[in-house]
Amino acid sequence: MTLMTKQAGRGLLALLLLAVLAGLPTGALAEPAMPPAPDAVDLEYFIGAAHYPNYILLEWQSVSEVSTTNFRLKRGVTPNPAQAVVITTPVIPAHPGSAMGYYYAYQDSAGLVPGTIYYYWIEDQDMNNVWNQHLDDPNLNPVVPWGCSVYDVICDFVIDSQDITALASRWNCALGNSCYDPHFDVNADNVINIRDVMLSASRWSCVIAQPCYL
Ligand SMILES: [Ca+2]
Ligand SMILES: [Ca+2]
Repeated sequence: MTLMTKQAGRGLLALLLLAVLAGLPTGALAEPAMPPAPDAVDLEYFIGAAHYPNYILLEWQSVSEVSTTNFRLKRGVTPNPAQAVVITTPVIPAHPGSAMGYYYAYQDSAGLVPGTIYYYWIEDQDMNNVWNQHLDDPNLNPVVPWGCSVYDVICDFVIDSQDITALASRWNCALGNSCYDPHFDVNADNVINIRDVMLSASRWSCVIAQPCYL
């Protein structure tokens, strides 16, 4: 064997050794499964918004989905994710292999009860069928109050100073202005002004179970 072929042979051997080492399960067979990685897929956001009385719109955007196969959403009525249940059956297929992100939307309308605050979580499934959670990230754990009156613009089931302050901060904002938000236009006349403030203020301290709330 010449020097050249010896060197080439050593190089090939080193490459093979590296490939074998990289491919080893590194104890996976001998040890219990690792807990799910917290972020197997990068999510830009996962948000929820009430479209009362029809549905809660849940939207999420991924940054990349190289090894993601599916998504599922969970819903609960307390901040504890352990009590949440899966609401998306069957699962929502991802776009595995894509380095580009995708946008998803889901309308949740199953058994929604007015006066309830819903907590949502998202999970993604990887190529190993492991469901990865995204806990305790405010960008990925939306909280959606359901059943607010139009006068309860800061939707928390009571009409109070928070609502009036929110309306006043948009004083004279009209359709076409960047500060205009139809959510705060209580009487839907395309301008947020004294009429909207008066409408909410006339229901001051009304809470969700009371007739004056609606
Ligand atoms: Ca309120
Ligand atoms: Ca108005």
